[in-house]
Amino acid sequence: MGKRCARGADCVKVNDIRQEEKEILGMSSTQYRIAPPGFTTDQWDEFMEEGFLTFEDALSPDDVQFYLDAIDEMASADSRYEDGKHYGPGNVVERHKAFADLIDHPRHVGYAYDIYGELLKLHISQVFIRPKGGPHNIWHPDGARSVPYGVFAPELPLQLKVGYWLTDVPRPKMGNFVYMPGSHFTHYMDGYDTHRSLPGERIVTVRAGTMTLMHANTWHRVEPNESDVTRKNIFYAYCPSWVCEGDRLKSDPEWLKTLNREQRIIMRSYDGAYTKTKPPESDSPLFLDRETGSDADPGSDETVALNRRKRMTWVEKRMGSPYNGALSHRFEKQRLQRSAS
Ligand SMILES: O=C(O)CCC(=O)C(=O)O
Ligand SMILES: [Fe+2]
Repeated sequence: MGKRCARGADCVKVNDIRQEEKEILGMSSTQYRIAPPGFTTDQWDEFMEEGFLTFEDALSPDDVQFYLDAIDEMASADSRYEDGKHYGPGNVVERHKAFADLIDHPRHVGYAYDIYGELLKLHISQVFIRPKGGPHNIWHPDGARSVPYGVFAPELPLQLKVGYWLTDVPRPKMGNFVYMPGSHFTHYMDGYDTHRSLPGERIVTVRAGTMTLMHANTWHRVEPNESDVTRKNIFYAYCPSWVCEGDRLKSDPEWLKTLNREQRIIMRSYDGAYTKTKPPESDSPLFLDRETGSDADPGSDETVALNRRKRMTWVEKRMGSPYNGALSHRFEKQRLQRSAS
C-alpha cells in the first residue's frame, strides 16, 4: 500500500513492501516528489473560459536574464542561427542545461500535471527570437487540423502550452501572440489560414517575466513585428504520453542519463511505441498526490499494479463525478439545460 507522507514534505518513500524487497536485493531506494503546485479553482475556471491564463512576474529580472543568456548561448552555438534573423528551434531541452531544467520546473509543471496526471509528457520545447520584419504565424489552433483534437477531447486540451516572455511587448505590432478568447470550443474559425485582425481577438501585451498558459485548441496568430524590439520567449507544451512528440522522435540516450528521474520520465523516450500508452512500472509514480502524499488514489485496488491502476487527475477531482464517466461540465450543463427546456 502507498505510504502517506506529511503535507508539504518534499519527498518520501512509498510502497514499503516493495521498498524492503529492493533493500534486501541491494537496490537503491527511490525518492519520489510530491506534485508541485498547480491550478487554483479560480485559475482553472478562467483558463477554461478564456483558453488562456496570464501570470505576471512569474520570473524575477534575474531569471529573465538567465534565460535570455541561455538563448544567446544556444543561438551562437548553432550554425543555422543568423544574427538578426528569425530563430525558432525545437527540442531545446537537449541543447542547453537551462532548458533541460525547465522540463519539470516546479514553477509550471504542476499545471500540466493537473491535466495529464501520471501520463504527463513534454510535447515540445522551443524558443523564439522574432526580430523586426520576420515571419509571423497565421490563425491556427495547435495540434491536428483536419480532425482537430476537439473532436475527441471536446473540452480538455490535448496540449497545454506554457509561455515564458523574456522581453517587454507593451504594444501591438511587436510580434505579439494574439488569441481569440473562448475559441477553444470551436473546430473552425473564419480567418483561418490568414493574418487578418478579427473582432474580439486579444493582442497579448506583456512585461518580461510573465508566464502564460494556453489551451491548445485556442485559435491564435502572431502579430508582425514592426518595432525595433526583438521578441524573445520560451514555449513548453505538454500532452498525454500517447500524443505524438512535436519536436523529436526519440531523445539522445546519453543526454537522457543527465536528467533527474522526473525529467527523464516526462520525455517518454521509450523503445516501444505502445509503451507511451502503457509506461513501465518503474515510471510509476511520476509524482505523489499533492494532497495525500500517496502514490495511489484512496480506496484504489491494491491488487492491481501501480502502473496499471487508474489515478484521477486534479482536473477530474475538481470537476466532480459526472465528469468521471460521461461528458464534461460544459456538455453536462448543456445537456441539463436541454432536458429542462
Ligand atoms: O510565437 C508565437 O507567439 C506563437 C507561435 C505558434 O503559434 C506556434 O509555434 O504554434
Ligand atoms: Fe501555434
